[in-house]
Amino acid sequence: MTQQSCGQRWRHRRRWALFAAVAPVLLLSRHPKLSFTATQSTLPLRRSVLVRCQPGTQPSTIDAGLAAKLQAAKERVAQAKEAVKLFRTELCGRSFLSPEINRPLLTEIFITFVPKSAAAMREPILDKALADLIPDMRRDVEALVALVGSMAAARLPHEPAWQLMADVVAKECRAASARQLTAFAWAFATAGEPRQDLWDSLKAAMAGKLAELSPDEQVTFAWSCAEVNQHARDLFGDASAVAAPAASAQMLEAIQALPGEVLTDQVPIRLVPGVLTEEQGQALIRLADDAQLWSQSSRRGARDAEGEDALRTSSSAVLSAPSMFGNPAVQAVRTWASKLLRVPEDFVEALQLVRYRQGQQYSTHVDWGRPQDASLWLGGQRTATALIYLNSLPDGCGGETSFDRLGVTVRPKAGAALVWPNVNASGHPQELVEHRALPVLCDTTKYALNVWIREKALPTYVGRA
Ligand SMILES: O=C(O)CCC(=O)C(=O)O
Repeated sequence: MTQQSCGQRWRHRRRWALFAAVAPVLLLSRHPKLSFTATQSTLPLRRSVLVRCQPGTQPSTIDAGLAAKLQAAKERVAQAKEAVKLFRTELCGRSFLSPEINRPLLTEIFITFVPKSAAAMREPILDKALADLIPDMRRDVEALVALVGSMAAARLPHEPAWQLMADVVAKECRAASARQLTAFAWAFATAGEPRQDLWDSLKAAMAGKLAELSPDEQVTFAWSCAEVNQHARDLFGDASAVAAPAASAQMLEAIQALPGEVLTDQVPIRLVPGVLTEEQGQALIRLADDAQLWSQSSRRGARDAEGEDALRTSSSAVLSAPSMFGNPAVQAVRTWASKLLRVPEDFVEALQLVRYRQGQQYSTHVDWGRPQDASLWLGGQRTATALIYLNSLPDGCGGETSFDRLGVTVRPKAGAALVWPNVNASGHPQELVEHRALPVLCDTTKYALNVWIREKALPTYVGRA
């Protein structure tokens, strides 16, 4: 591990002290919720501060709405000050893969600085902080690791910051250890950064450090490269799409033992009623709505058993933020899946909601991954799927889940889980379970929840970040 010298540490502290001093001012002047004089938010910073200080520009009476805004502003400034203090402490001489670091905290701190609603505020703060900080950090690999790791965990959307970090890391990563290279790779993969020069540098540096690499780091590094289509085949080959036979056979037994309706004799597919209440379903949808998580469903890896591309027109929302794991409805689903399917909870992927409006569908596809699927590196193959319907669809409104090779079609019924294995007893991907979501025909919306079970534990920093 690269240690920071005392001088370096103090330079960081000075930078962060400066950052601490400007952040509250920037927060006050730029946060959209605080724009209580009409012109301020559009003025450049200096001017806006001046306007704020001129006598007579403040309203003489403070109504309840304004008082609430001021109170929120005070809280936000206090929060930001605290965040800067904590961030500085966390950055000093620790690593994001090391057990001591409080990564959720770093993540929350970044989220504090980059609320989605405050685009205007985030850029000046970050540009200033990073432009000040990064040149000093160039040779401090450990601090770069912590910074880029928390940027990734917070899903920092600020492109110039990522480009700045990519420039620095591509140049400096030769000095990094195998663990630090892994941390860089994870962060850039999580951010979806495909820059060739960066990945060439990371892989070249790693080629000289393979002897230092732990098994966990190896899978993380291999996953990261594959995730942005920069497969490290020269270093590690391809991931295996065949699950361990023991885990696969156990999963088949667990599904066979589930309560509920047996839908076919060829493969154990069960329809288990009453897994979630309607209130729990609504709570999950609200979670995605409130956090504005819905986006066009990914078509990456969406193929049928023959490898033909699938058509997918729905929207999805992945409940992967650290704070969402504490939500009672999320927890209820994870506990149910873990108990009934007899796997530890960390075999369960982050829950994925799907939403189909009228006309939307997902054509024939399989849920298991092929060897080039990056996620196979992390938790191995998907051994099972539980699809929980969050609302019912009336007869004639489409939206059924159909396994055409098995002649099974299921109409969505609120709270019921449709469960099937994705592998056979020897661990090979099961082609018979290719399935599709038929188009919704009425003026209504179908909501469902994908609960995917892996063959082994998913690293928490990937599944939960
Ligand atoms: O919505 C459905 O009925 C099926 C969903 C599905 O197969 C998926 O999201 O992978």
